[in-house]
Amino acid sequence: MEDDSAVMTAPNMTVDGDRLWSSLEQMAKVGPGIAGGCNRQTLTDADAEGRTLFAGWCRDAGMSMTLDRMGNMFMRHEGTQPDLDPIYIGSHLDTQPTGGKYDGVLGVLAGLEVVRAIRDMGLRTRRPIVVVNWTNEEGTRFAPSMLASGVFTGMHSEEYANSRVDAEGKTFGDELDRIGWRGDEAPGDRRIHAMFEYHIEQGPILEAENKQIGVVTHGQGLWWLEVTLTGKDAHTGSTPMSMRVNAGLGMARITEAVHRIAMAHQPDAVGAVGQANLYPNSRNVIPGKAVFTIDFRTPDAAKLASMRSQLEVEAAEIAKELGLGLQIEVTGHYEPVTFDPTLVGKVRDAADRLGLSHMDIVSGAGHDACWISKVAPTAMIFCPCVDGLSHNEAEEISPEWAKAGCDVLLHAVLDAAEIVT
Ligand code: HGY
Ligand code: MN
Ligand code: MN
Repeated sequence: MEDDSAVMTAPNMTVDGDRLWSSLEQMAKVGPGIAGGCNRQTLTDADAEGRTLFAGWCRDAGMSMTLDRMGNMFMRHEGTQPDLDPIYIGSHLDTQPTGGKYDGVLGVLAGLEVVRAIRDMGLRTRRPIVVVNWTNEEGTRFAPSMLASGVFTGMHSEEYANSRVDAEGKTFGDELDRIGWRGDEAPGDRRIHAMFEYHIEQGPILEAENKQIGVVTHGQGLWWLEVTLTGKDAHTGSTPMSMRVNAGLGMARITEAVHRIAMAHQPDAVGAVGQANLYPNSRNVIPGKAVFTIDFRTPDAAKLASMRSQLEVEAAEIAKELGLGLQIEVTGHYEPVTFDPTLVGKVRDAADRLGLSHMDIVSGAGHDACWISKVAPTAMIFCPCVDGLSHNEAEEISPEWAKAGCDVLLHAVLDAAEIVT
């Protein structure tokens, strides 16, 4: 009977930073952007190519793959006690249309690197380790974001997810079938002992504070609203100003109101209009229709509710004054998230053990971990990014930052998965 007494992690247990960086660079070539970043949008051929590359690397590292009906990829590294609930490491391989090379991808490939390093060091863990690529985290092509992890945790139905439509009228379900990445497992039909997500900060704080590691204690709550204003197409030259029913003007005033409402809820509140379409979008036609999206976020639940309700009041007043029809649809929502204090402690201890500078931080961006925290203990690790820039092809991190966070991930996962000799 092999001795399986527990072993502590040691500072010399580390990942191969060059190998991690090389896999990031190779993955970045799949679905390249036009300015040095990536355009590997969910359920496109590029997404399929990235999935195939990742699955091959995992297979080479001795991992087995299970797919669920949302295309979530579960890559399993066996433990000495296969019946124990695994430790998960998850993030996403899909990118924004003008995305960077590291948002999401770092967390998935760092998970692979953790398994590769464990095998290199000849370590064994009681618990299995599962690395996850969650489908459609970005929610750009098919709103809302974190769609497949949302189905996994019961926040959305499969039917809702499969019915989501992109700008070309294609559905999530058809596109998932088209690329051939729909599996058989029912989403959520698996137990998670704990999940860690490693991600770039996507903000300026860690770099400004000169910290190598972000110990993520909370995540902001979010409202995604889609506004449709209905006015009247008319000639921009011959229609008297008093007779205009201008949906574009309404959009402009509501856009300004979103900014003003977020500013009125400072500190720690944000708001913006990200996507906007005018119809018929002709230079000499007063737009009779405007469809645009609002993104409100804050770690404070009361402020989150207040921003949404104030927006609804002001949008109704603006629409009434301009004679516009108004429709507001909720396309995404989750309350502020508190990550698991015990796991957060493992992240902090790992950074200390490795002698890395760190600080507690609240996540400004949404992540699959925000949903998974509803069904299992979950924690996140951040590394800095240059100028805090993300959702931009110029997104940049250093190989040193990437490795430091991956070492923390390795130690936190080994701690949770229980090393045995
Ligand atoms: O919107 C978000 O926060 C995430 O990047 N999808
Ligand atoms: Mn992300
Ligand atoms: Mn993102």
